[in-house]
Amino acid sequence: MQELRDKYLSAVADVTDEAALEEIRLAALGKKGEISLKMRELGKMTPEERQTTGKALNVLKDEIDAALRAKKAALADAALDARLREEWLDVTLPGRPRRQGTIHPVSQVMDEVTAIFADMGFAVAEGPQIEDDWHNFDALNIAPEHPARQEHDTFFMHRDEGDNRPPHVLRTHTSPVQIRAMLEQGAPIRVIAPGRVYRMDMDQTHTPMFHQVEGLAIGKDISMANLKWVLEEFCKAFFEVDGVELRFRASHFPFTEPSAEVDIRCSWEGGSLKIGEGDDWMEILGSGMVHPKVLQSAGIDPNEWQGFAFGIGIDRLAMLKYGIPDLRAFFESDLRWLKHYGFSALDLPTVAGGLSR
Ligand code: 2NL
Repeated sequence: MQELRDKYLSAVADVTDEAALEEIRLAALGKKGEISLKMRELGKMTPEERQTTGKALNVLKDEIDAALRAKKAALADAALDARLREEWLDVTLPGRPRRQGTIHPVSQVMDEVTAIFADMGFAVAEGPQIEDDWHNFDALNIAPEHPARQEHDTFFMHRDEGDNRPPHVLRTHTSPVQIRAMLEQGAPIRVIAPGRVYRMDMDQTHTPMFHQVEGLAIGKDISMANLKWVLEEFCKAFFEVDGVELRFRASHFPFTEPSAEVDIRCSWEGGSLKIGEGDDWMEILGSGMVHPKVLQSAGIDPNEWQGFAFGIGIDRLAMLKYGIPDLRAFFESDLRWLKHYGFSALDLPTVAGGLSR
């Protein structure tokens, strides 16, 4: 009896995993276990023997059972302790730095320009980038033989063989958006149309996709004086200067009459661009009074209404404000020059701060 007790209790003490512990339990207390077999032998004993041996066996059985349970609990505790050590987290550890995305300078400038015109009461109009021939050209008084309509200037969409309707185009300006806005809303109207436009042009200063913001204001007596004020306010806000001087040069667009290209006074002294002072002029946009034929096409009576329109190229404005030296950098890798210039939406260099030419 003492031998059995020592054997099982030391086995329980030595065991290090639950599976082995279960084997010991079966060997001792299982149906065919050693203790169980001894219990069965009680029947062959004399009543006196049976009483003492039976009692001793029961005590032993309870003792082994208690040892098994205690060990099982201890093993579970040890396993939990090990897991807690293993899965320990240092919540005070600083986070791993993650790459941060930034707003693209062109998007940034689009948003700035939109906000400035919104302050002057211009709503934002949007339209399709794939346009039909009429909205992109005809409605804008662009004649069928105009060079812009040539195969090598405009991206034309595909038409099936035998389908002789004029093909759709990738819009070459956002003017068709304003045509649509006039047709939908009529006069008076004050909108800007920011967005992507496409022309078959690709060299050091041209990309086949670029960005434009066009503006349109139609009313009973809107004049070029209003145009001048709006553009001056825009330039002051955009270039963050108190005063600007604009120069209106007579020009020609099919959709405006009269037409003017607008230059801003500036200087490039010491390789840094200053807006509003100096002896240089820099062209920033095209503009004019909306041509009566364009109003007519857009469902507005030119005998009753008139107004101005303008078109600003956004990509070059972004370069001027944020110092991008070469448009091709857009294609090679946006990231490359974003890194180079350390562009951050929160840390903007100002034009007056001095950018290299
Ligand atoms: C330029 C010239 C211009 C317009 C765009 C326009 C739109 C309508 C009617 C009349 Cl719906 N005009 N837009 C007018 C004058 C110039 O853009 O050189 N942009 C960069």
